[in-house]
Amino acid sequence: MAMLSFEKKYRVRGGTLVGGDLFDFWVGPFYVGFFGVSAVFFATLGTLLIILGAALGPTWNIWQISIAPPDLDVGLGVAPLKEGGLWQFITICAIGAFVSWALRQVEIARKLGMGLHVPFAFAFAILAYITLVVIRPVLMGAWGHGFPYGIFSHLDWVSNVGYQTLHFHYNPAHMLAISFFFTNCLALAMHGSLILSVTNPRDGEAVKTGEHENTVFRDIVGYSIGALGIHRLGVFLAINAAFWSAVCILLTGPFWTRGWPEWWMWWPNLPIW
Ligand code: UQ2
Repeated sequence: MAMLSFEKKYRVRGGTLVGGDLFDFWVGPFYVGFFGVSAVFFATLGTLLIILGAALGPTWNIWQISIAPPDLDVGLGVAPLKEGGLWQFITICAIGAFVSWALRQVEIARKLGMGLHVPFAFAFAILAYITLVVIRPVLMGAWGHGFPYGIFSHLDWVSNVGYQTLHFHYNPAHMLAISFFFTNCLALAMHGSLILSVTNPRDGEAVKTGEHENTVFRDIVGYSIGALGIHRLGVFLAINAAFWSAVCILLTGPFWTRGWPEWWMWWPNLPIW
């Protein structure tokens, strides 16, 4: 393994958040830690419960397997396993696994003396998931507002929730989120292609460096954001994409129940007209 000499130097004790030295060791390339154990525990239990849900269900067709949340009339109560209880259990396991994974990222960053940017960014993905299956259902008074765990069934859920507000693309936070996803795609395409281009010069020529990177974009668009800047931009765009996605679904239902096109009536209704 190419990095082994580096890793020997930095595979040090400490930086753990809980448990002290208890799980402070590696298995092959993987750091374990308390949160490595809890992540594997929740992921394994959650996966087994999904398989149990599939076994109880009417099909083994991978596209059609679906584990649904409780009916709306269960409200925020606890449901029997076969009537949404599995979904509730699986949701707890998913959150347990995701949060464990984030805290394991924190421990590894602390161990290496690095910033916490990786867990910070990942936290926005977790936030978006928790918004869908906990925060919004709680605000609407029923776990049944969560989305079902299935490949086609979650697509049906997205479509249905969208049509409930006539035209989801008129949701302003959804517009913002999509704009961030698109810009993120543009930025990564620009960055990925630039890095590959400087590392693949003509035969016999040396690999190019930062001066070339800057010059390419100064020549094309008159501006270079810089080697550090492009990564700041990337994290900013990615985090905002996840954040505004969470906002756009949180608004829908708890804070806006009519059609999204109608929301724009504030514009023609401005008194200045
Ligand atoms: C850049 C730069 C990089 C890059 C890229 C740019 C040397 C290796 C892609 C160019 C980025 C610009 C001009 C900003 C684009 C803005 C948006 C909103 C997409 O200058 O520095 O580093 O990878």
